[in-house]
Amino acid sequence: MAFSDKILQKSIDPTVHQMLDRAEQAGIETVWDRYEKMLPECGFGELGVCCRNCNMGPCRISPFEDEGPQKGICGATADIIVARNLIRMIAGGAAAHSDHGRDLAHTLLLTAEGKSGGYEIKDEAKLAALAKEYGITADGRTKEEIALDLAKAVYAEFGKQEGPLQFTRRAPQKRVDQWQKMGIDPRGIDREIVEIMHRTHIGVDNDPVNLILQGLKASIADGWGGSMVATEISDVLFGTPEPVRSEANLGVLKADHVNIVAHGHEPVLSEMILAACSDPALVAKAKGLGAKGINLVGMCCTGNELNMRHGIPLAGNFMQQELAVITGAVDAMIVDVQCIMPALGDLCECFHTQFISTSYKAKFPGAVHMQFNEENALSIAKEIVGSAVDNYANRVPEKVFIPEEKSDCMVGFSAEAIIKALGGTLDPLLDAIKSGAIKGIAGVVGCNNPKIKHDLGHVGLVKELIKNNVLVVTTGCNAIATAKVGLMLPEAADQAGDGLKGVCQSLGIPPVLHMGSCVDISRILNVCAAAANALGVDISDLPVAGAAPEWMSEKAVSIGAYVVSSGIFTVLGTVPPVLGGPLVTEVLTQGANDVVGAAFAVETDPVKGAGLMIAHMDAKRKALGI
Ligand code: BF8
Ligand code: SF4
Repeated sequence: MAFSDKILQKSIDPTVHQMLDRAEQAGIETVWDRYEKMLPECGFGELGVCCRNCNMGPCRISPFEDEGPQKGICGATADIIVARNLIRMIAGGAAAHSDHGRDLAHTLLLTAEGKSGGYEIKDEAKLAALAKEYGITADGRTKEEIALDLAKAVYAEFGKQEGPLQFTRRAPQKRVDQWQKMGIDPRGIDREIVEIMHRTHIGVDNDPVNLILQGLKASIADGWGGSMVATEISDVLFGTPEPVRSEANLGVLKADHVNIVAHGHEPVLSEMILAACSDPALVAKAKGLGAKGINLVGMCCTGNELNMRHGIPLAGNFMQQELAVITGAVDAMIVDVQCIMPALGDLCECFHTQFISTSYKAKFPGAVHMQFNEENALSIAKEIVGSAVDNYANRVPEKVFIPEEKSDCMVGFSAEAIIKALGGTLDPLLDAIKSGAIKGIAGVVGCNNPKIKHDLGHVGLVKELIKNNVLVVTTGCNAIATAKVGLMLPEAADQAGDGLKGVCQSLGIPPVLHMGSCVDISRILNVCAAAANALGVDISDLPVAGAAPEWMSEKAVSIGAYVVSSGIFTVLGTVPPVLGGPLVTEVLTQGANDVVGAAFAVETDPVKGAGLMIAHMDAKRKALGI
């Protein structure tokens, strides 16, 4: 099929071209059309210099010194406004990740009390390890008793007033010392988020650097707090991921099956949807309607959670959520929280797809709301899946078009799985880094964004890294992008430089390791901490770097902030709304080096972005004398 240049320039993914062509023919709008209608985007917003924090405003600062206002009505300068806006984004992102973590803690609590409807403690070894970390006695106690104490302890992290957060102490001592010296060792997860909202209220903190420090503090409470709680407790409840084979891209939808897309973030819902999909009565019902079975696939980070633990196929990343519906083959799109476009409501009206919301926190126009709760989890999940199965009868076969493209992938590389693949210790990896076979490790993460050709940022940057012997660990929408193009197969080692290729071949692993959803960036932090501790250095001394080539969400801002706060140089592939504040820009790209030993760079060209990361790794190697 030949597509117009207009379509081809939107994505590197052939499924996207096919679905956009269909959308165009049917007169259906997508995120790309809405983006184009929005152009030019607001210049003040892009620079970060508009403020609505009080009703004397809204105010906006002129980017031209000799023309227009240089201060808000209260007297706030561009830097003050930019810093306030930036850390409010961190508050939003840290809140989202941490509330996800809180929900997991709640599920563990109910499970330990025997009040949850269908959950169990799957990873007892991890439960024991976490209990030990929290100083909880395990001797002679049942797993439920231990889990109850653990759930209460992690629950308490959110409301702590004085800290420290237990998991922050996994960081090397030098790092913790530096956080304390700078006053950014977080006290409690919620406290740091609330303090951002307080400090950014009119007339409170008006020192841009002081504001940014609070942003870093809240972000650390996300990465080493809320997100890490989410990951660890998910592993206890649902199992720690191990390598498993799967598939990725829209081609995983099946014309002859009931197709259910699980979209959103929290495995609390998706694990039960998965269980319900194998319920014999529901499978029989699907067959009774002429389907061959029930095909559950994942979208976005819920997709990553299901994929990592169970090998459930990934239908696509953020920019593909509408496209899945446009196949006409999705009988239900089941969502919980985060990264779900409200556009799905109107879109599903054009097809038979049932759009089902499940969280009281996240309702959408055009969605049917079926409230999920942990106490009756399995029975509600069965109702939801039942509704999807019923809807198969409404499918219009003439409207179905499923792209063929999908790729095999090997996923499930939790930190534990990586260590296992290495033979029980990190040493072989550290030796490969020391010998130069592996230049360094890159964490490449984050979203999609119509400001950049879909998946080009992700795939372009990752390919350049592995070619230069950089081992890539990935989560979120980058993981899905790289899975779709086959980079998560051991055979992809052929695309790597000789050193990395040799290591991957001897271990039978891909050069790009899927470490999970966005909260699972905490797994990357743990690997970095373990590597730094093994070498007796700080994380900022390691030849590691981070990148978010297509980021868009507030969560990504919080992630970037905690990755840099952890001592990891980070390249952003879309421009953050800070350039209107020269001091803030300087602090983020330079000054942060003196505070946390790392800083941000912005580079929209993925190959050049990889180049910055490689140069950084070379410099760190030199400093380490390797
Ligand atoms: O938490 S990478 S678009 S799906 S925010 Fe969202 Fe961004 Fe994707 Fe997951 Ni993460
Ligand atoms: Fe304007 Fe200051 Fe109010 Fe912001 S806080 S809207 S800059 S007056």
